[in-house]
Amino acid sequence: MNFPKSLLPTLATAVLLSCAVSDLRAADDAAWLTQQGTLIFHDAFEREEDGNLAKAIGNGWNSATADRVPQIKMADLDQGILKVASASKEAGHAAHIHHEAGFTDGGVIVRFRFPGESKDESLQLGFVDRETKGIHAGHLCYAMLYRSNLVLADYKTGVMDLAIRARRQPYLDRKEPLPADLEALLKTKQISLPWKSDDEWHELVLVTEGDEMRLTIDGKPVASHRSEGFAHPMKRWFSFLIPSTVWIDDVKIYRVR
Ligand SMILES: [Ca+2]
Ligand SMILES: [Ca+2]
Repeated sequence: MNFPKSLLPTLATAVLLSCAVSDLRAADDAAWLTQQGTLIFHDAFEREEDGNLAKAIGNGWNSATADRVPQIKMADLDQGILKVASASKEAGHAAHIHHEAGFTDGGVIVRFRFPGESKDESLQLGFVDRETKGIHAGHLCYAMLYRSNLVLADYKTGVMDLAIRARRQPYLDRKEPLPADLEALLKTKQISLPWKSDDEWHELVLVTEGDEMRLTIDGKPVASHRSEGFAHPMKRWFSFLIPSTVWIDDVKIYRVR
């Protein structure tokens, strides 16, 4: 292409500026939420729980799994911390604790810790919409923090899409590899990056903006991915899925759009 010489510096500056703006955004999603968004929910957990059942945590939290095992306390409020110890085996599911959210673009700021009380501590958190048909249990998209890696996944157009799930499940049941086209499709729906967990307190920021999901930990952008399911127009619930033990000190939910 031939641009007039006098335009070249302007074009170069425009390209640089656009990179700088997107880097800045990724570098400070906490600022994006707190400055451009509206705080729609905050919980610091400064109270005691009321029993073991679905609404025991209070302040609008609900559990999809607590009532399956009413004799077991899975959520203990203690010294301003929500201490989750899932009875995953007894309940047949990881503890699923959720709260109303309600945004298109926005996200959460969460202070969490792996307390080191069980061997394979992990934390899955993200967004659910049970009012849209065609998605198993409304699971839209999640970040998953494991011992040595983290994952961002679009479930809506990936593994929780009912047609994809129906096609994939028999292979899982038979412990057979997936057909190549399905494997290739599902690969596009998520990313996995190396990451090392520890038992310190951390602050994470998880946002969706358009078809992008981004994760920041302790102020550092650690992962981002683009996939059409992230653009789902209504993140109706914010959900934790906790298979073993995690402590949560503080949760803030923001709507930007
Ligand atoms: Ca607290
Ligand atoms: Ca308690």
